[in-house]
Amino acid sequence: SGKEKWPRGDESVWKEGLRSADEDVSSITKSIVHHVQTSLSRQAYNLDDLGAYQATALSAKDNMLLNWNETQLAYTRKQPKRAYYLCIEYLMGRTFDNAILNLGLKDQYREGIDQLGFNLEDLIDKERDAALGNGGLGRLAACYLDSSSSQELPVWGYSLRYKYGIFQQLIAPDGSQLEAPDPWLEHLNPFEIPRYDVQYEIRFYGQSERTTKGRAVWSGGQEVLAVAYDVMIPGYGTKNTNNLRLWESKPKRGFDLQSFNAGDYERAVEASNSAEAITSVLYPNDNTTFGKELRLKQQYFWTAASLADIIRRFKSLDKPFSALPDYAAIQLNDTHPTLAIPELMRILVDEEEVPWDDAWEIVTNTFFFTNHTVLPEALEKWAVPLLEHLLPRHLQIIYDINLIFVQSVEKKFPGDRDRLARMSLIEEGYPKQVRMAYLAIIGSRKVNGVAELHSELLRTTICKDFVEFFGISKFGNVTNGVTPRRWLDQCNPGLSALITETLKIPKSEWLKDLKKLQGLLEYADDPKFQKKWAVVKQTNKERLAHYVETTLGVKINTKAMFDVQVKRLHEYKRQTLNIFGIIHRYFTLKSITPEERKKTNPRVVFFAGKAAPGYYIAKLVIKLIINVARVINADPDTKEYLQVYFLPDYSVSVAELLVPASNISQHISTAGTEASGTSNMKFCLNGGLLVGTVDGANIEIGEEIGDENVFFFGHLTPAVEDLRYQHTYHPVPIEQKCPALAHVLNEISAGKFGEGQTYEPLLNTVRHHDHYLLTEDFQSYIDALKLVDEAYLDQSKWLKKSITTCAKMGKFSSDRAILDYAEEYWSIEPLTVE
Ligand code: B1N
Repeated sequence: SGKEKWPRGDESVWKEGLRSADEDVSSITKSIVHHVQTSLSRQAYNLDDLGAYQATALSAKDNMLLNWNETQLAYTRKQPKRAYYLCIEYLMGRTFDNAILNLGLKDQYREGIDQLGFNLEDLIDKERDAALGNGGLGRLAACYLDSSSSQELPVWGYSLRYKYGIFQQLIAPDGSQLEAPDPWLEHLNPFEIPRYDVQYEIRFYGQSERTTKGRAVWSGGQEVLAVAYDVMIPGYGTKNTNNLRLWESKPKRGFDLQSFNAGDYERAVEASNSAEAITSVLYPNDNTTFGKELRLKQQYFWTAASLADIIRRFKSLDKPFSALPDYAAIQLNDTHPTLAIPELMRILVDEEEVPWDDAWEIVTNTFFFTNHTVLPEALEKWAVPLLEHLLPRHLQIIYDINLIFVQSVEKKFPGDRDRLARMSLIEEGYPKQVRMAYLAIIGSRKVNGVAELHSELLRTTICKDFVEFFGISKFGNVTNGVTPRRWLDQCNPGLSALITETLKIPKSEWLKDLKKLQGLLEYADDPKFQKKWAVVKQTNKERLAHYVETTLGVKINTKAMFDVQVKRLHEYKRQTLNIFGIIHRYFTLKSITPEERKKTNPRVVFFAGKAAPGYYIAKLVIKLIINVARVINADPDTKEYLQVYFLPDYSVSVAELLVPASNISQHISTAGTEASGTSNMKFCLNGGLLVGTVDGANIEIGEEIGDENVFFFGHLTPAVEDLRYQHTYHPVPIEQKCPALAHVLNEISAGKFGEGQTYEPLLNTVRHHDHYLLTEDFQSYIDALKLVDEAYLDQSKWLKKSITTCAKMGKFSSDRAILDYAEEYWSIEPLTVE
């Protein structure tokens, strides 16, 4: 209001003491030196790059904090409706570079650091990635937070503060993946603020006794503490700085005093260990579920703490609970936080004594649900006995929700027993299981998929019965997006500068309104501009080559075409198609004369990505890639024309090097399996062309940039089901179906790339069931790559495609996506922090 009474003491003394933001080089260097001296208690004499990074990061944090405080104060004063984004993963990567860019202080920091005798890029490299995620789902959450702050939307993220992030990937001499822990918090994390005063008690196990009016009392069991840590999310070109709140688990009492006094020290710390185990490690599975009790504990711990926090904030407003949907929208990012639905029912019904029906009305107007995959192995189901043991009250609530729901289905479709069985939250079997996606669907206001095709598949498969029951308007689409701040400006400063110079508008204008890239179209044919565009790409390729040289110790030919496939290892993503295609290319090169070879287009293929530690086939694929690379890279006949590298330990930071350097990238999932994909957007935004299947967001990229600029291949989604049926019931030998692929598989079997026996289990997946349809798509894949080669030979045409691609990528900014959610789903509005 501005007319508030000053809370305490002498206002002017307070104001005098307030720190103001650093704006010039000298205040920045002062603040860095101050942190060296105080926070680190070191001096210029004994300061290495790591120390200098830490002091500099702390100074950046101070600047962000001022904005964070202002933002939170503005939210408290104006009480806008807020959105809460519940995601079990946030793949943030590094923070420092992004922070100084968003603060608009990067040049000043560079200058200041230089004056202190350090180099900005070296310090940036000292930061460890915050890798609290597996892949696309977690990185999407990170992009959305960046866009929320940049678009001044009141959004908070909630997740877990895993002590260990995604494992570090090492490659053994025989090409096997090895996993090492990622103790990312080993050094001080300058960007988190512990909130020891924000704590909640979270219960597990125990008994639930029903009382009256559908209520119950849940008691006994084990209680653990959730402690909040806040991470600031600065917006670009605005003061708005949102919050990501991460929960850490702690024992309620340090240890069991009785056992301690009795000398049983192990027993004494047991409870403490089991409490701390909850947030100790991120589960390393992408697009699969494991059904482990500890994972269920993580899910409940996180959703219960987040809801307690949201409800406490709401209660401070002194409004009736019926007003909750006017103040809070809670986004369930995939089914992992679905327990939030019965948990909110429990709070409202048992603790706040809201009648059941009113509570359900509140719940179904507060939650929103996004599905991120249609793969059956990723659809979460929890065994009823496990739920009953761990969360007895929640199981009762789920049964009650189900009873009422099934009755309403029966009313709408009388006598349709199959339908009731299909739609029930409880799947019959031994054991019975709770279908979490269905719970999320019926407990939410709206449901969406992450690309047009995926949302349509949802409506016609997983959600079909629910569309018939609720009506189509509940089931929408929000196509994913990526933040152009990190994925263009930050990772590709050369291209960013060229775009700004060419568009003749300030960088901040196109970075916040990405459709403005269209202004590049008028230069797409201009030879002078094309030359500059090519120089930027070349510089990025050299930067990547330098990285490869320092990590793998090899020099690569930066004049060759850089062809990149980087993503989690998964059968549906078909890294196999790529490596089989490479083998085919190798044999073709071997079979032609040296003169003919000289006319071909040299290619360097990069792979990177992690396999889930328990995913045997995915790990075999890595081994195959590495051993194929070994043979090909050493062959004097072909090494000038074909090189293959597997970069270990893929991460956000490694992606920031690969994405700007690619000429072409591969997004080649079996049609209908990749919900969206987001790296496809990043590559195109950086002027890389795309070879891909008609799947996920590839389709919309084609619509935007023109199908003639994408190398599409392969069968379409509607054909997939039928082809799989054919493979199962009318199998045709692979020699007949696809001789070129059969030849490749036979050579692998014969030991061309190391002991053939090793790869049999992998090869058999293709020979026998071929669930991902490699035999069906291989020939058209090879043909598409041939077209890529031809297109690359005409550099001017290629550059025109590259420029056009970048220019037309505006739709895929995460700003557009988050505004879609804000308007069509959450009904929240921007609030500018003055
Ligand atoms: O989410 C991304 C999409 O772009 C990708 O296409 C999609 O594969 C990815 C269970 C998942 N879907 N499901 C997961 C991750 C971890 C886990 O434990 C499932 N990841 C995706 C963003 O929409």
